Amino acid sequence: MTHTITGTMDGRGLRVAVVVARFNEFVTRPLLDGALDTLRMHGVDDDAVTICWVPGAFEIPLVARRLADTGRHDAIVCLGAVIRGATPHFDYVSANMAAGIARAGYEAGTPVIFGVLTTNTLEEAIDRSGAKAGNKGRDAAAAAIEVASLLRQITAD
Ligand code: INI
Repeated sequence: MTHTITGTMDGRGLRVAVVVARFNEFVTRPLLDGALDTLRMHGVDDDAVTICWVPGAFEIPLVARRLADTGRHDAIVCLGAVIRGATPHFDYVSANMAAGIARAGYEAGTPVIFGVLTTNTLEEAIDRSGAKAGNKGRDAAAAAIEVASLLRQITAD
C-alpha cells in the first residue's frame, strides 16, 4: 500500500519570515501585499510574520539564510524583482540570487521559497505582480504554507 503525504494549505500555527528587496519597490511592494494577504487568508497569524527589507535581490540569500538559521521560522519567503532592461548586472544579480536562495533552503533545512521575478521588461514584472499574470508574491506565500506543512508531517510521521 502506498503512503502519500501531502502538504495542506492550513497556515494556522505557522511562523513565516518574508525577505523583500527595496530595489524596484513599485513591483516588490505589491508582491509583499499579495504574500501577506495570502498568508492571512490561510490562517497565518500576523504576529507570526516577520518582514525584512533588504536593498536589492543580491542581498536576499544572506538574510534568508540568517533567518533560517534562527530556527524560529517554518518558512522563508523571498520577494524581489530583477529586470533585464534595468541593468547590465542582470545576469550576475539573478544567477547569484537564485543559487543563493536555493542553497539557503537546502543547507538550513527550512523551506526558502523563490518569489523573485526575473523578467526581460518592466511590463512583464508589473504583469506578474498583480496585473495580467497573477501575483508571484501570492504564489510564493502559498508554496511556503504547503511545503512547511509537508515538512511538519514528514517529521511527525
Ligand atoms: N537589485 C534588484 O533587486 N533588482 C534589480 O533589477 C537590480 N538591478 O537592476 O541592478 C538590483 N541591483 C541591486 C543589487 O541587488 C544589490 O542590492 C546591489 O548590487 C548591492 O549589493
